[in-house]
Amino acid sequence: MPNNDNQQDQTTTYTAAHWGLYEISHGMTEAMTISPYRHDPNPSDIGRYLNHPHVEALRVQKPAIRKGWLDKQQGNTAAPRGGDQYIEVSWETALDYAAGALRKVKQQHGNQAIFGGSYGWSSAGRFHHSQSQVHRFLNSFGGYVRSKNSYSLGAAGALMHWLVMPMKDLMENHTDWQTMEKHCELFLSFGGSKYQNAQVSTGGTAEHRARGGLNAMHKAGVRFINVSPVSDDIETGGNVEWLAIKPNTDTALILALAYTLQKNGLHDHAFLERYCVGYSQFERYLTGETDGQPKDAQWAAAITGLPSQRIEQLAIELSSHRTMINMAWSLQRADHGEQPCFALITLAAMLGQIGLPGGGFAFCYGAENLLGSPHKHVFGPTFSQGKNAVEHFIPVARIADMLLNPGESFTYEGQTYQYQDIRLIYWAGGNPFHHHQDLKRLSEAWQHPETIITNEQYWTPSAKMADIVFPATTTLERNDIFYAKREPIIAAMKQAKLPEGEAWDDYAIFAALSERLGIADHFTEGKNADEWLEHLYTNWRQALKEKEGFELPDFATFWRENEANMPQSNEPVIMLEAFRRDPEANPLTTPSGKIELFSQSIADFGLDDCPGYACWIEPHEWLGSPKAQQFPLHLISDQPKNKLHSQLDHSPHSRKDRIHGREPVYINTQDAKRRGLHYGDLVQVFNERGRCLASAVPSETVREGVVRLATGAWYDPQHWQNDQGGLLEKHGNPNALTADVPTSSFSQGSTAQTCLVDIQAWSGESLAVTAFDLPSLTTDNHNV
Ligand SMILES: Nc1nc2c(c(=O)[nH]1)N[C@H]1C(S)=C(S)[C@@H](COP(=O)(O)OP(=O)(O)OC[C@H]3O[C@@H](n4cnc5c(=O)[nH]c(N)nc54)[C@H](O)[C@@H]3O)O[C@H]1N2
Ligand SMILES: Nc1nc2c(c(=O)[nH]1)N[C@H]1C(S)=C(S)[C@@H](COP(=O)(O)OP(=O)(O)OC[C@H]3O[C@@H](n4cnc5c(=O)[nH]c(N)nc54)[C@H](O)[C@@H]3O)O[C@H]1N2
Ligand SMILES: [Mo]
Repeated sequence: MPNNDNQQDQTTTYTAAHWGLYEISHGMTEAMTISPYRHDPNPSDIGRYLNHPHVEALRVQKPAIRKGWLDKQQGNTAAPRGGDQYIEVSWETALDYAAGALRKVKQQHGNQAIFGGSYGWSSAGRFHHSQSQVHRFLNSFGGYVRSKNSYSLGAAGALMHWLVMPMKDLMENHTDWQTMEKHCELFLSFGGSKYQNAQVSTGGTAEHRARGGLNAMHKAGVRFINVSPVSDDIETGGNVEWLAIKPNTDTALILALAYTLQKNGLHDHAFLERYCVGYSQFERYLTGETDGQPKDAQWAAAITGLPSQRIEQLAIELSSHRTMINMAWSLQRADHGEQPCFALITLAAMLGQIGLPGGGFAFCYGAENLLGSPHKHVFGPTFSQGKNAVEHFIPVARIADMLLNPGESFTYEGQTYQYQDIRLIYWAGGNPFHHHQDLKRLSEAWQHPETIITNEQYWTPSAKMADIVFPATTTLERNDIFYAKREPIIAAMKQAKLPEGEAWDDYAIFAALSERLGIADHFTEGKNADEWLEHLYTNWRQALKEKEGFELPDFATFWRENEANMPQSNEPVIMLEAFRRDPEANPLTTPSGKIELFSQSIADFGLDDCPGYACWIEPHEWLGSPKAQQFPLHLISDQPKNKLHSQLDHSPHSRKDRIHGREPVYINTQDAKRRGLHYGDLVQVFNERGRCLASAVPSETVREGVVRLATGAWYDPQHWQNDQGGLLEKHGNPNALTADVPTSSFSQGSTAQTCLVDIQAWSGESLAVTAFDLPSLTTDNHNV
């Protein structure tokens, strides 16, 4: 038990990052060492580099203002955003400018001209969470246009609550690994189950469980089948059968599995009757009664590239074992991303194992460490964001659409809304010039607002596209509280070093701006950051006692002892177990209270691109589309192994996997041969939207016709704007190539996974990677 452990020496404190809990041995002045939490069975090395000199070298040291923006303020002609110079100024000056810009936009256009969606992972810690901070600040100021949903789960986040339960509950209630080990016999996964992705959990983790979970299942004799365009996205320590599917065609395969079950009478009538609505409507589509096309194995074989015989056998295998069907989130980050989700739930319902230990569906073991945790779920401390007086929002991935098309309407979950005319953007804790699709289009959209303000720790591409950049502290430079869902402990995250340069906490930045805007009382409530920590903890402790009957130590004791245990449970976690036991007493939150295989509500929205049941709709870019004649390779841009998105891309841990400083692009050996490519060759990956340079890695781990280029390389365009010859990105950022088109008019999610490209050896001029260069900085402030 952590609290009784005496191995921890006196000077050790904690910090947390999304990829783990870490111990820090140090003094404020001596060198500091960062090592993983000693009880973590499979720690992540990513966090060891939080304080590396290469990381610190890119810190924003002082408040900085873009020269072109200042010139414009003074009525002069001005350089556009991107690649511009910055002038380092005092905090007073930068805060005055930022407060002035906020005041002006509010006066002239109202708060609905301010975009504060500020999407991004930022850092762990319950108080210094940039998104909560910026939202609370903008709410105190009268509100802002917000963003809904996530890049992670754009389609599923909008859909799942109509079919089964809100995505948040789904994530929190996955059957635990131990139960899987005991009861599961067959684990069928669409898109693997990557323990490298489960390095990450929102808010951090004291216990990385996914690798151990998969290994234990293998040892217990569970059979694994992986349907994926890549072979190595699941590692169990044993054999995994690989069904090398064409990207973005899984829905067709699942429909054929369902068809085979139906044809052979293997679907569970009793389960469908008691726990579901709408099977008969779906069945009419499945058999071809509604559209003349039975969704049989031959039909699916032509779409997916898998043999029809194997599809038919697989259906029989699923129904004759305790089967868990797992699906990676990537499948729904694609054109018509609702359909694989709909199909997953439908197939699992037909098999009738939902709510049984080791059976049913999962979404997704491996996507984050939370999924499969055996620990009790209790709520955490929260920092109130206040109330937003502006009602307008965008689905998060529609940012460029909003900036380019003010006044136009869009639909979301069946309702119609309008894009506002955005004059000011405030971003803290995210990197849109990493995370958004078609970055050339975003660069154009980014020129529209009058002012873009950001708080950043490093000179990221998004910082280089902002007008006012405030230097923010890192977790090592401030006190906070580590709490994450279903973790065994909480910990005091203690400040381990002095802030770099002139960095301030996000909280301090917003407090100072609030002061200037006359809203300080509202924003700070008269408390400093440490007072807030104690306040949040104490309120939480009280609520836990009242609602859960559990008593945490008081704040002083917790802070002194550095950690505290969370309540434990001896009950296994089995998703939807209570619903299965008694569906009347434990109805779902869907309109019918049951699993909806046909959603009347969604059907009533009348959307062509998202009907009321699972169906195959051809993606706009895939290996079967006419466009594949021109761009014959399907690009998978998956999550990077050695970092979280773009965070710490500049650390040696992330950069060690680069080849000649560029991100590797995996290409099937046959496809490489056809193009005369060898290991390490510098290539350009291209389509009609843009080009990026990368280093070729011929490999048998990707299916023919598929290439894999992970996300996260800091965006490094040869020219930031006015690219006459089209965009050329030098570092290997796949968002130079992805399409900025929504999943559907229902969910409007990101489709980062749907993208055709081609590859060829780079024969152009030699171009250095400049992603990790500082912008041109000057302290000459004669015109400030
Ligand atoms: N092609 C493609 N694109 C994708 C994806 C994909 O699969 N393919 N995945 C998408 C997904 S699922 C996601 S979630 C997004 C992720 O996109 P983001 O969440 O935007 O990515 P991060 O790199 O985590 O950006 C976090 C930023 O916050 C900064 N930061 C960290 N802590 C603090 C702090 O305390 N204060 C301040 N002010 N700043 C801080 C970091 O320096 C970093 O720049 O990317 C999406 N983009
Ligand atoms: N180390 C690390 N871990 C992370 C993150 C990170 O940046 N770094 N990001 C975190 C975030 S924000 C999120 S949202 C999750 C995302 O979690 P996911 O979306 O599940 O992760 P991905 O790595 O994008 O994709 C998983 C696998 O899906 C496969 N795949 C892609 N397209 C298809 C397809 O059409 N069909 C099938 N069957 N398979 C396909 C890919 O080969 C890939 O290996 O990961 C989280 N974990
Ligand atoms: Mo994500």
